[in-house]
Amino acid sequence: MISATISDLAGRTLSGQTLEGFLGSLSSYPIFSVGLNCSFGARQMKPFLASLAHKAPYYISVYPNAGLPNSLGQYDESADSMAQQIEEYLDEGLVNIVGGCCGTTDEFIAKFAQLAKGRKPHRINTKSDAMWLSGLELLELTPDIRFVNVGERCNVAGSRKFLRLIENKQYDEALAIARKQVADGAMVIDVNMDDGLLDAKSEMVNFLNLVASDPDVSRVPIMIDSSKWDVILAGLKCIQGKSIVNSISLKNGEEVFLREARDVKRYGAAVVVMCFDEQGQATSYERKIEIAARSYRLLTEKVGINPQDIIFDPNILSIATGIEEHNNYAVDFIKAVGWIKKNLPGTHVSGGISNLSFSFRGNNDIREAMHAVFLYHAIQQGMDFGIVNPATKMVYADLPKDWLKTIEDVVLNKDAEASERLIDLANRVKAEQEQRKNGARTVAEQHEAWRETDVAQRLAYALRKGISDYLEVDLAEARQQYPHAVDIIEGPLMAGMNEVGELFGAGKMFLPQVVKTARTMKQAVAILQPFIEAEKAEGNYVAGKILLATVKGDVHDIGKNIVGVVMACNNYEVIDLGVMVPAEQIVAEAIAHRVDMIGLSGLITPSLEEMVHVAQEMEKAGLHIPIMIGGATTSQLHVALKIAPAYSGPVVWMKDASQNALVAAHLLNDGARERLKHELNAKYDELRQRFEQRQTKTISLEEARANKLNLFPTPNA
Ligand code: THG
Repeated sequence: MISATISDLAGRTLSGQTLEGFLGSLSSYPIFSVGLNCSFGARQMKPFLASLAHKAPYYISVYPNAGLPNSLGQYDESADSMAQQIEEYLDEGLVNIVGGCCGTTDEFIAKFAQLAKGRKPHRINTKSDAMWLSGLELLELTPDIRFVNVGERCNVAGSRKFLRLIENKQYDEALAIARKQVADGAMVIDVNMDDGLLDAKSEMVNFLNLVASDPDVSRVPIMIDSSKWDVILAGLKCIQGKSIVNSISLKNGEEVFLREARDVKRYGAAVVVMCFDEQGQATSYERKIEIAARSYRLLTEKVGINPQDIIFDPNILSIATGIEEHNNYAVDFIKAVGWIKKNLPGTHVSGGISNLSFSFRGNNDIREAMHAVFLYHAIQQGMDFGIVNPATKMVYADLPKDWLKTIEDVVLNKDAEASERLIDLANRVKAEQEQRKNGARTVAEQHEAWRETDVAQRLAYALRKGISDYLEVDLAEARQQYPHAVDIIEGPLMAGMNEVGELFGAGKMFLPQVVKTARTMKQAVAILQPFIEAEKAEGNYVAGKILLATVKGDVHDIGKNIVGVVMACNNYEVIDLGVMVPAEQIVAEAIAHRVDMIGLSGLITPSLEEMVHVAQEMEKAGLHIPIMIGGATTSQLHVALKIAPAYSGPVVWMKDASQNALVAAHLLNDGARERLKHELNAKYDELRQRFEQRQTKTISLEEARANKLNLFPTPNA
């Protein structure tokens, strides 16, 4: 039995919820009755009681005050006058349970009991089969709401600006981002504080408390986004509304899954269920629906979660990356949406839309157009949630014809060349934008000009643009100028790769272009191979051996796979151990295969700690080979502070996949390695010092007292 009190004539609870919002907070609990008590007396309570009785699917109780206390602290209602008002409740069938709060006595209650005899009780409402979420207000997913847009911008991993504001403790500005999202129409906001160098738990608590103090923001439900369970629990404790936990999954097996699901139920939240299991993240249609079905059974049969409170996330993954296996990702997702909505009744489907277009970073128009096309098809299949940038203006219906065709071919994977055409379109759009900016030469003019430059520049250019047409002639010419074929690789070709890395880092190239350059590099190496072999008079030219692994606890491997392709194209032998790889296995395989370096990958925050662990284990095993660190949450600062100090060999942070080949070449060359080591040490020292300076220092109590504010200093003797 639950009773609420309203504190103003707007009919809100003291903490600002509307009664409907309050019902939302309760909606996933088995409840006998709900009602109102205390407040400002029976007369003024009536309209609110009526709306509660109209909406709540429970028995209704009421026990008002005998009016508000007067200036002497006494109650003006008598048993008789208050009984008249109670009689109205009974006549109108609003209540099942009646009593009295402050100012009433046994005399009042006896009167009410007399009145209630033989009256028709309130008829309980049937429970709505729409999902209920709430902030201060209720968000009821009635059929006319086809799609709930969840604002993605309060995410330290998804917005550089938000990260910077949280790092600098500019919380007002951070809150303004939340406010803007709601103003832009976000119906829910996602909050994520997962960053290796933030105390995610205290930042989450702090931010959610700030949100609670801003009624414009806390109007809407919150989606608590973290890969750390203690952060989610801490967040749930801050929020009065019915929120969404983002997320749980089977990646660590059923026991953890069930335990976390029971927590979700205990806190009365809805939950996003990622399509991950013990084998990793589902990329194909079959695996997505298999995991969704298994999760559904466990949640409904073993935990007793209402299907309405389950939101499946069948993993939106990046498409048009230049890697063929990625081409069907959107199709598999969209098909899975349809299957889930049909076969797992009552549930919902969501996803992180912006993931789709990661390979077009820096080209927001193309990205937004891709999102619009993707959503158009996914919503038709019943997708009813999506984590998006609510400020997006791009609408499916407004897309230019040629854009629509090109993008739709990619999203629906119409043919093998679709990605290429989109990359061309993206390049055109970008070039037009650049031209508009600086009135530069046309693309065609640039095209002609590059053939006029010297051979090293031509090779670097060909690599950067992924043009293989002239490789044969240019390489033949280069061989006349360089003493060894290998020198061409290490000279102009590497210079080209280097440039690619810088352009990509600066957001001026897209991932598929990087993959394309890697392929060009492979072709160039293949052309040079016979000469290298002849010169070396030995077998294949293998640049080196690298072991790759996504660390234990993490299933994300798309970035790692791209690194694998890039490295293989640069003639490295790649030993890929897959995902969720324990430290012991990494060490054992590194020793067994005598690899030249190790690449560790991870996307979620806990992976950062696991990477430190791997480094420690490598140190214990007496290894000194270089470690490359990559993945979304990794950073040079984290490497400097946590990983590098745990290991005596070089540890290099890789900003993105385009850098690996170049850095690897440096690491395998004695002179370059020493230089790199010095540079890294200097850089890491600097980062550590700057970090130190940012920390608040604590001093002893004595020191603090000695330094106290003294407004009346005794004049010096
Ligand atoms: N499923 C679930 N939760 C998720 C995701 C998901 N949470 C996080 C993420 N994926 C969804 N959120 C974002 C937020 C931002 C971006 C992508 C996904 C994004 N950001 C720009 C970028 O990185 O290029 C921001 C650039 C900037 O402003 O700094 O694309 O899939 N359940």
